Amino acid sequence: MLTTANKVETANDSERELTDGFHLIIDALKLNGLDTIYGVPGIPITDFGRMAQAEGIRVLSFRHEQNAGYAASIAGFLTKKPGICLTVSAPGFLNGLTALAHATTNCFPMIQISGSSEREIVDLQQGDYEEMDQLAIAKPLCKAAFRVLHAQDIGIGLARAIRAAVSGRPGGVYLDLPAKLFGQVMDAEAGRKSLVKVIDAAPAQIPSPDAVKRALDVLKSAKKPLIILGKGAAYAQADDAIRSLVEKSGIPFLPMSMAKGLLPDTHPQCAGAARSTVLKDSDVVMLIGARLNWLLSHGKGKTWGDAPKKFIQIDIEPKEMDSNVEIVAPVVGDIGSCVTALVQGMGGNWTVPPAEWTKTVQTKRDDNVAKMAPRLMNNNSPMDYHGALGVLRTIIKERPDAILVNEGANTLDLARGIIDMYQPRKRIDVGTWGIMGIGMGYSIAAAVETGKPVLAVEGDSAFGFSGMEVETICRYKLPVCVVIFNNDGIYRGTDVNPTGGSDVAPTVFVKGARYDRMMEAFGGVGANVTTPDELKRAVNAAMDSGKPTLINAVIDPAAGSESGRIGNLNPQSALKKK
Ligand SMILES: Cc1ncc(C[n+]2csc(CCOP(=O)(O)OP(=O)(O)O)c2C)c(N)n1
Ligand SMILES: [Mg+2]
Repeated sequence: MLTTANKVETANDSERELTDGFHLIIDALKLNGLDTIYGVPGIPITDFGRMAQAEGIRVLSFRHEQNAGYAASIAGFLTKKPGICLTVSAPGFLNGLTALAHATTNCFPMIQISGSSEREIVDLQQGDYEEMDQLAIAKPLCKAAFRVLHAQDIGIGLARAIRAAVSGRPGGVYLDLPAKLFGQVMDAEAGRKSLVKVIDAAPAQIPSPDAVKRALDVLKSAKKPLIILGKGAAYAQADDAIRSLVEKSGIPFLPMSMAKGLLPDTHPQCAGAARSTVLKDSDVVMLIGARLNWLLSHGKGKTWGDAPKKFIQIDIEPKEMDSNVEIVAPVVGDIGSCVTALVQGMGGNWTVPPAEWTKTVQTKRDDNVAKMAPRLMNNNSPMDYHGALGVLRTIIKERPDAILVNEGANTLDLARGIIDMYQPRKRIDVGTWGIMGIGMGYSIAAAVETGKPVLAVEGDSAFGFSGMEVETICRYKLPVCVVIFNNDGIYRGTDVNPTGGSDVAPTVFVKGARYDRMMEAFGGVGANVTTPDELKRAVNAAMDSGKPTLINAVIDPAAGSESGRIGNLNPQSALKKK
């Protein structure tokens, strides 16, 4: 049903029902099940937000568009429907764009809808209010970009945006809506007819039987096979099929960060704690929804050892194949269809890998876990990362359906390794770019989209990128517990200014900062903790109450290392080495 139907007297006195751009956009969103908008109001979209709320869409207002954009991007990841981010023109549009590019890079479906200024003035560069050629700027940063100029094209425009966002490899889409469009009036019946309900927005892409057979033949020949699960596998929501493939094959699996929990990290075949061994020593590697980008050292070099390796890759994007190294068995299709076909092809008498290999992996893993265990139990004050994370590890074990948001450097890398995940899509983090700033946006969307409690584990620097959104968390009364690993800075709080000047070093923040008071300022719960025991109590209280909570966890400023686990990526001068 159309949401407005104004009756107006026409010249010939007959009554005609009319609708407008505002309502056609709302109707088009609702028709396609897009019921949540993340954005920041302002000209020309303020009234649109009000009307959308009035018509039953959940409209969540943020304090900065980038955070709204990150929220929309992760909503897309969690639901497989495009997350909607709504912004004003030029500056709001640009603020959202980082998140849109992030969505595209991470293959999350998202649509950024931005209002824009008068085309006639923008195109002649006559200096309109918030003038900017937004469509042109968005294009290289997203999967597709569209502009709608006429009310009767709103239905088609949104349909195109939805399909582009979710079909094939998902990504970010930009939809440009000039101010004039919102107010355009047209016949209501014609408007109704112009709307499009997108049928089968992300059609299954079935792999070719030859590709499946080829992959299975390579897998059969392996003596030391490995399966790598990427966030594409998590996105696919093909959890049962993936579990069958892994368990039936008997092959050790390595989950990438956001694929943790697809199978529990405590699963006997999980090789998470034996990462370097399996990457180096495996002979056949099957990538499922994981790309051979920097996070996997491009599939070559020291990390991967000297022994020859064969790669099988399952991905929806054909161009992904051979992107970094030769893929001997590409399987192109959606993850669910591909994995199901592989399981079927394995038949009833699949031979599991030689015990020598699986035992080696298990032993390495158990050794590493045992080595780590005592460090996780320390009750030092000030806390180190291991003591604090040991506590959070237990909390997630006891509350496996909570969603863990994680960003920072040491706070990220150590939490990823230490906190075991037990359920799919419960760990969401910095993604492909290692981006800081996703924290509060992700937390908000995770709480809104899933209704589950959220635990955000944040470096003090990382938190700063989106910290103002604690007001948003309080405003919507979301069950989010933010734990800030406060080590007084980026990587460490101990750097000194070599000149002896009064400015502190570039990586250092205010000592003894009390982030918990930010949450209290908006009516949430704040806590300052200095020991793992206190941390445990505070987090459990937050998770039990569901109240917005921020815990300032005081970490030894000397505990971290440069750039966490990726210090090797810092450029080194050839001169310095001499
Ligand atoms: C948008 C963005 N800006 C800057 C960086 C560079 N960067 C990487 S980690 C990091 C912060 C690390 O400090 P913190 O979050 O406090 O974690 P810690 O290592 O101290 O635990 C920064 C600024 C980034 N990754 N993304
Ligand atoms: Mg820090």
